[in-house]
Formats: sequence, C-alpha cells, structure tokens
Amino acid sequence: MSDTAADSAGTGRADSDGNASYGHKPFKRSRSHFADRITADGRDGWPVQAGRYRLVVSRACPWASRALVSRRLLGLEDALSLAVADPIQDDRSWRFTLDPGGKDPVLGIRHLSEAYDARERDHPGGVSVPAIVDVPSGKLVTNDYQQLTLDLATEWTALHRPGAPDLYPEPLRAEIDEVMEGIYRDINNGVYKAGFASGQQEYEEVYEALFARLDQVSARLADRRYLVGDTITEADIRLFTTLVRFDAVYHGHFKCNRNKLAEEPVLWAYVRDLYQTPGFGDTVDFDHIKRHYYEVHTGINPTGIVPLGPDLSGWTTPHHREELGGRPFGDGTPPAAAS
Ligand SMILES: N[C@@H](CCC(=O)N[C@@H](CS)C(=O)NCC(=O)O)C(=O)O
Repeated sequence: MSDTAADSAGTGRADSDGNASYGHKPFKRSRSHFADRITADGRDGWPVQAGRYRLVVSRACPWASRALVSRRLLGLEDALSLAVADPIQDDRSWRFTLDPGGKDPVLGIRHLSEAYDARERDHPGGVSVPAIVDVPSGKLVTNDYQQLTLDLATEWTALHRPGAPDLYPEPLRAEIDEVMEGIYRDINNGVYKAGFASGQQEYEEVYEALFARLDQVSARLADRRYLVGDTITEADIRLFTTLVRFDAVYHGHFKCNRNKLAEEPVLWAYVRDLYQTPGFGDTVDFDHIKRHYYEVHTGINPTGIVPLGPDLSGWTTPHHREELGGRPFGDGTPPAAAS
C-alpha cells in the first residue's frame, strides 16, 4: 500500500539531537523497522490471540490514534490491552510515568524502548508509537503504523465485537487505498513536513500541497457523508486523526494557517460528525495533544509554552451531516460507550 514508508516523521529517541533538531535539518519520516504482522494464520510467528498482545500508544500521536479508534470501533478492548505513554518523552523516548510507580503494569517496563531492545538490540530507526508488544516475551512485534490498523480490521475479525463495522471492505479497497495515499502524503504527513521544514521554499511547497488536498477532500465530502462508500472506513479514521489536531496544533505550531478547520464549513462539520460518533471523540485527549507538540518539539517552539486556545466548545455542536444519509456502521452497530 502506498508510500507508507518512504517519506516522513518524528521518530527516534528524543536524545541525540532528536526533538531539538526539528526545523534545523530536512524532515524525513523513516520506514517502520519492525514490520511483522499479527495475522489469523500466524504466518510471521504472531497469531491473533486474545490477551496476548499490548497496544502501546500516546494519545498525542495521530498515527497511534488511528489504532485507538480502530480498537474501539471493532470492540477489541478486551482482546488487545492498552498502554498509554506520557505525552512528554524523556531522553529514552516514550515512558510510562502515568502509571503507578512509573511502570506499565502489564509489561513491567518504564520505557517503551525496553520492548524494542528486547526484540533487537541496537535496532535502527528509533522508538515510536503505535507499537504492539508480545506480553509473554516482552518483545516488540510491530511499529508499522500503516499496516497495523489494516490488520486489526482484516486479521483480527474472529475477536471483533458483534456488530463491528467492516473498516476495509474488499470491494472498496482500491478506492480506499487511492484516497488514503493522497491524504497521507499531503495531509497526515503534510502537516509534519510543513511544521518541520527547514527552509522557506520547502515550507511553501508543502503548505500549498496541503491546502490543495484539503480543498479537494472538502469538495469530495460536500455531498457525501464519508470518504468512500456510505459507511465509515479506514480512510475516515486516517483523515480524522489529523483533522482533530488541526486547530489545536497544526494551525499554529506547524504553521498550517491559511485558515482554521473551524472556518471550513464542510471539513469542520465532517470532523465534528466523526468526533461525536462513539469510538472517535472518546479517544481524543486535547491536553495530551497540545502538551506533546508544544513542549516536545523544542526545535520549533524553544520556549515550550503551550497555548491556552483554542476554545473546544464547538466540538459538540450539531453538524447536520446526517442529512446527507450514509450508514456510519453499515449493517453493524456503534460501539458501546467508552468505559
Ligand atoms: N512509526 C512511524 C510513525 C509513528 C510516529 O512517527 N510516531 C511518533 C509520535 S507521533 C513517534 O513515536 N516518534 C518518536 C518520538 O517522538 O520519540 C515512524 O517511524 O515514522
């Protein structure tokens, strides 16, 4: 699928020159080094199994948040447990300081890097979320953020809740992949390329591509409720996790400021519709999002000051997108309220 790998973001331990170097050297998102797949037939040695694996995320991270949404929509909470890292990394990267004693209670580790090191000492490519760890061995299985959610949708089906939606329906995959490719390049990764650009021309090019793509997506969504077909798919999840961060961080911190999302009638209604759908908004933590970006990327925000805005009250206002029709969960049902 698509150009997953080649072109983009913030990986790596926050030591070396990691976060302070953003904006000072060309931005490159590295290929996920650990690309094993957890599958129904276990062909990579990792069979789908309830209770065996732990999903490690930061609620700040858009790539990890895809998995948070998928896990909720598919009802995998009991089958795939969740570790939430502190939104602020230290010099050993993601850490479990939100948990009692600073340790993940299931894996018994303080830093996610311990699971990476257990899998491969001196691995290249840094430590990133999302990650899935094999609980019995404590070893990282995958940090392949592009494949991970597709596998939750298509390989974990035996453990899906009754009424789970098909997020990657076979007949629509070519169209979903095509839509996601442009969204990945110009929007998901585009905001990072703008934010971490190290030169004016580089910034201007990605800014233009970002807003051209947002305009195109907005036109597509003007008369249809969802990106592909008439139900929620993987494509909507991937667009959502970037759009929900747009006004809070990308508009200011990443200089993606032609306009705010709240000034875009179609996209603002679209993202509020998803935000208000069970499984989307209940995964979002604006405090984690804002503190992570503004405090961690000292290369582009040296003071570390976290802005107080924007006002979040608009997120729950009526969006009227249901007037476009669409069946959010297809023949299925929404997930129960988050516990
Ligand atoms: N795994 C992918 C994408 C995931 C990603 O970039 N996650 C970020 C957080 S949004 C991360 O964990 N970066 C490592 C760090 O900041 O220490 C990559 O390597 O580019």
